Amino acid sequence: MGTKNWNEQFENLRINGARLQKTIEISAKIGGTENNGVQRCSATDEDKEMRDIFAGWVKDCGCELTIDEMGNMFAVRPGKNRDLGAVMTGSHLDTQRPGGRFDGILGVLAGLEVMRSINDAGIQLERDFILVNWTNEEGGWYPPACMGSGVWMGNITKEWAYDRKDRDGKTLFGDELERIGYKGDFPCDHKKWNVEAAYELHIEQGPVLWTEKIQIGAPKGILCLHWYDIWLEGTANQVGPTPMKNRNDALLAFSEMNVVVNKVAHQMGDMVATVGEIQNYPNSRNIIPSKVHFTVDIRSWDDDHAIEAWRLMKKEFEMIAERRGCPIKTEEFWKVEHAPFDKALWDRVVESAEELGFSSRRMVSGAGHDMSEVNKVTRGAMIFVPSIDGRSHVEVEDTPWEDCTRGGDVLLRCILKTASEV
Ligand code: HGY
Ligand code: MN
Ligand code: MN
Repeated sequence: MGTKNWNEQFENLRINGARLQKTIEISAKIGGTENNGVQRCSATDEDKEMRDIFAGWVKDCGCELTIDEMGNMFAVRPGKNRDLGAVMTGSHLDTQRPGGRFDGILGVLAGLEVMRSINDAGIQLERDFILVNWTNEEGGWYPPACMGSGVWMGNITKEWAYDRKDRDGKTLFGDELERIGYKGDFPCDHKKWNVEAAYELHIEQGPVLWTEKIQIGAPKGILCLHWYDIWLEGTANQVGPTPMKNRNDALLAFSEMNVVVNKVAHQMGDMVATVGEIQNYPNSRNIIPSKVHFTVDIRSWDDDHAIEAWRLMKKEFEMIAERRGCPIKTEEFWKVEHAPFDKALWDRVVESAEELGFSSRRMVSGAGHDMSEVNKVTRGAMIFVPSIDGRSHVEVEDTPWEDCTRGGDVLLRCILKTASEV
């Protein structure tokens, strides 16, 4: 494919960094926390407020807006030749509980800025340009992660997604999505769309770019994500009269298992494994814990390596459960395979950064993204910008505005190039 119509105007076009900053600052107020973070989980009132504003912004750009059965929002800017596959960019406007101002949000709002900049320049692209706000990428309130993109790709069904309970077990995702008015009619199915290539701009959420003082990251792909649930059944009793021997203390059994997760990850290497969530019942200082639920998140570039790690962990868990007299139940809750990106698009990210005079390095993404799913059904690539001190999924999450602008300019260039290919 040749890059048609690449001209002086495309070469010199840049986004409006001040406008991008202002747009992100407006979004940060919706669900803003007192510690300068954001709490805006999917299918909540804050999510609705943000979606409504985003819908207005993309309509002001002259886009056709489609909302599908999972609330994924597709803003389509028509190209000259609508028979050609579209160029897509997108990420998520939902956050962790609490989360930061940039995770996902930069990708969506820089995509909006790219659209605004192309509009300001009066450019009509060869191909449709689609900007997506994916529903529930974080899985912060309704696990799992990547629910909107996962249904769109076919990794999970919409019925299963609708039945997901919130972390307190009180509401169902599908009901709440309907309540906020974003359970659309359009089928949530990638086969309904003709996408030639997709890019996602995202903060790195790790320490590499910040430590090495590199401006742009070009990940080769995303690690696999495997999520497990474990339940332990002990025997509650009065802590005073019950002797230390023969207790069935579920929390003590969990404590040994937590150490196993860390130990196996270190022993196997080339992976990360974390216990991030735990519930202890009855969670009273003078009752021996009788029930524990906890989660394990395992990630690696090699899916089989991650599966082997779980096998080793589970084997040790079962021995601990036996020894502590606490019956165990485990479940593989959700997983997404590792996502190797398209080589040509990966190179285009590096090449675009160089042409713009930005330093760049190739790397891998330890964080999961909607691109894990999108990349399965179209050519995909991502663009990273630094996270200050490598922090993310925290209220102090931060990225310098000039880095946000650099990422937006690389995204603009990649889109202009790919949307000009015929
Ligand atoms: O878990 C992740 O890496 C992503 O934030 N969902
Ligand atoms: Mn994200
Ligand atoms: Mn995240």
